Amino acid sequence: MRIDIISVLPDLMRSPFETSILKRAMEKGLAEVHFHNVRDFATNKHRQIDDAPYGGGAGMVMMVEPLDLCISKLKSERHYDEIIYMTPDGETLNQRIANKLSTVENLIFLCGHYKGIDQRVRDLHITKEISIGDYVLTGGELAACVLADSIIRLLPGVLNDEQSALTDSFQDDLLSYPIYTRPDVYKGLEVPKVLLSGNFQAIEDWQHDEAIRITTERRPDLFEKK
Ligand code: 6GU
Repeated sequence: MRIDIISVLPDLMRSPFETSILKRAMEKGLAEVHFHNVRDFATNKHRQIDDAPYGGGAGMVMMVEPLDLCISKLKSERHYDEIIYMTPDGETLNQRIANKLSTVENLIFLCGHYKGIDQRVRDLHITKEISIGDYVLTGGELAACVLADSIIRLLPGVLNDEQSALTDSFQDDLLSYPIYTRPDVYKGLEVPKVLLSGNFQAIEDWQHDEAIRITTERRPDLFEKK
């Protein structure tokens, strides 16, 4: 998979891809992430990329031409499955969206900044708009990193134990059951006996019951979705 990320602040996003699991995914050639600085596509002598909104109002708007030039150049080089604008106005990211996007070849993420982008960029190029939740960030960059992480970890070979993505919280719309490792008693707190029993069926039943109990307590809305 290849992800091209367009932003005014690409440096803000480098370290997540240079660390730990995502770094390994890059090194193994399972994913490539390329950053593009909108400023490199500015056309006027001031290298301007934002301007005041028509109709007035506070804040600046990312200009259509630099973004169009950047996206058009990328599109001339390969086919993109989705061109995603990161914005609080978008569809809220969830596991279903991450799963779907993890099956495609090429993605563009456009990070919004200032008040947002000229509507004509959306009209010309954007195929999907994604938000990472109902709160506002200073820009789309951190959201783009969240989206990329949620996708790349699902690519075959990225996680050591391929099963581990399948048993995630949310993969079956249930939260995780409690997990333990040694020692079996710590400050008087005991690991549930069933986990030490060696009875695989009993363990699986307990884990499922606990997942249901915790989801019922914390996120009853996950059942209503079904
Ligand atoms: Cl994608 N961008 C911004 N600026 N804020 C957000 C967001 C995105 N998702 C949630 N909040």
